[in-house]
Formats: sequence, C-alpha cells, structure tokens
Amino acid sequence: MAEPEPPPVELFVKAGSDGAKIGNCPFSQRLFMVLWLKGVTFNVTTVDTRRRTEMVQRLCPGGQLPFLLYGDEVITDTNKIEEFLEATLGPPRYPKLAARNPESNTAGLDVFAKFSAYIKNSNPALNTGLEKGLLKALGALDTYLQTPLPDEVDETSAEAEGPSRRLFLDGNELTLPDCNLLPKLHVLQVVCRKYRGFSVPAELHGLQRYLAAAATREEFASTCPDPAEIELAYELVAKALKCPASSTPSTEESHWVLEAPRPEQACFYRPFATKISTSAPKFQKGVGIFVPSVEIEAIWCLPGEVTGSKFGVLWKRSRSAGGLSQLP
Ligand SMILES: N[C@@H](CCC(=O)N[C@@H](CS)C(=O)NCC(=O)O)C(=O)O
Repeated sequence: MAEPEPPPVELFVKAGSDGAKIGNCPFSQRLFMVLWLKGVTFNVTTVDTRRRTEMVQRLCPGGQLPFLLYGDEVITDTNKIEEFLEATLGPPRYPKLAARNPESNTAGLDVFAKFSAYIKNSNPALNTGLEKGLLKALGALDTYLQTPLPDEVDETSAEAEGPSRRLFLDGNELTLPDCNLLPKLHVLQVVCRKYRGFSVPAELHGLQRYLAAAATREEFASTCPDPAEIELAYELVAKALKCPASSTPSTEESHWVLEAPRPEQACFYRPFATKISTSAPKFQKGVGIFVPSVEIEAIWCLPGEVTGSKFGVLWKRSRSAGGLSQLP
C-alpha cells in the first residue's frame, strides 16, 4: 500500500538584515539542510525578528527561531525538530540521516566554543593562547576526518591503512552531524577571516577536503546565509584587539612601541596622505616601532598583506587626542 502524503511542511527561519533573505542562524541552516536531504516538499519562511507577523506571533508567540509547522502542529527547539523529522520521515520513502558511528555526532563540537572565545576576546595578550585553543579543536576534527571509519578498514589487507578519503563526517553522504557542524564551520570561516585575518590552516588536509566537499553540495551551499549577513551579525560580537594600556604610548615620547598580537604580525605605518610603506619599520620579535608623526595610522597585519584587506585592527594616533584610538 502506498504511504500517505505528509501534511504541508513549513520551516520558519531567522531573516537577514533586509527582513527577507536568510539570516545568520546555524540552527536554521541545520534544519534547512535536514529537510532538503530528506527530499520532502517544504516551504521556508524567513521571519524578521523585529517585526513578527500576526501569523508568526499566533503560531509561536515570542518563540525562538527556527520552528517547524508540520500540518497544524508547531514544533520548537532545533534538537526536537530534528528528532521529529528523523522519526517521522523515514524509510522507505525518505532516507535515514542518522550517523552510523556515534563518534561522528560529537566530532568537532567544541570548535564553536573555542571560536567564540577567540573572537570575543579583545585582549591582545590572550589572543595567541585562544587561537591555539581553536587550532587544537580544529586539529582534533581534522584527525577524526583523516582516521578511517570501521567500514573503511580492509581487514583482509596486510598493507598499512592510509588516511581516510571519505567526504563527510560519517562517510561519503551527508548525515545529521554534518547538518549541525557545517553551518558553524561556515560562520567560523567568514568571521575569522573578516575580524582576525585567520583561516583554517591548509595543512589540515582532512578538514580542507571536508569543507571542499561540502561546498559542492547544494544542500549546504544553497542554504548558507550571505557572508555579509554573518559579518554584520558579528560586528558587535567580534571584539577588536585593543592595545593594552601598558603599551599605550605617551604623546611626549619620540617613538612609541606596540606589542603585535602575534610574533609573526608586523606593524606597518603610514603618515597621513602618503603611500603606505611596503617595508616593515624596525621590527623585532613581535614589536613594531613607529616613527612619530603628527598623526599616524598604524595597521596590524600579516607581512605582505599591507595593501590587502586582511588587516586586523586599525589604530590612529593623534597628538591632540593623546594616545591611540581605534578607527571604525
Ligand atoms: N534553543 C533554541 C535556540 C535557537 C536560537 O537561539 N535562535 C535565535 C536565532 S539564531 C533566536 O531565535 N533568537 C531570538 C531572536 O532573534 O529574537 C533552539 O535550539 O532552537
């Protein structure tokens, strides 16, 4: 006997800054991906959280996004919605999306917490340690992705097992843990690039392979919010690295010294209205020395990226104002 048609399915997700397009919300993207992978027919409605319509207020008064309307039933909470979809839309008509290996459900889950601590910090002295913490969590995820899963191991072969070549966390197909992790990794990539000039290291081959494979899948790529939406959402959350008070120069000094957030970060300077110098000023072990000028604009940046957009924090020194102020 043919299975009955499911009732209308509608996912309500957070809208972006224009109140219409998809906003920055990894919870919403996770469920968007799950529904797409299930292959069920569904609608997505973006909800402007500043102006909830009467219908949205009636369905889910004051509730958080995302929420699901399944026929007449309103379901809230991302985990519960995911459980509901997995239990309700199953084989033979819809694919099972749960991972086969329990470890796949937890791989990389600490990455987002490490990312949040890194990006919310404004103290340059803590930056290196927090970046190391993030790198360690990314490294553990990379190790998981490079370690063959039990079903990739050929027990009859006498040869040593090479690294895994699978595309996703639990195999070559996207499963529930990917729907949870990939939206978070996307936020991490966009925000770290914009506010810290940091990218996932190229040598994390397993992770790079994973991200590249995800980018080719429309269930992920077409559900991502615009990077500009993510950057906007983090504008106030991502703290600029502030010059520590101890290294704030006095206006009387003939030169002043700033500690670079990371040893490999050089400080360049430019007097106003002249071209950016392409050579580092006297520079030793993470300390940039600035030649005084009436007004100097200094840029923390990675060597070689002076004219690029990947700089971190802009500081402006003005004798009249005294000391440093951060440029917008
Ligand atoms: N525990 C909730 C958290 C969802 C959540 O934090 N949603 C955010 C959007 S990403 C939200 O609705 N915030 C309230 C608002 O924007 O008005 C869940 O898992 O669904």
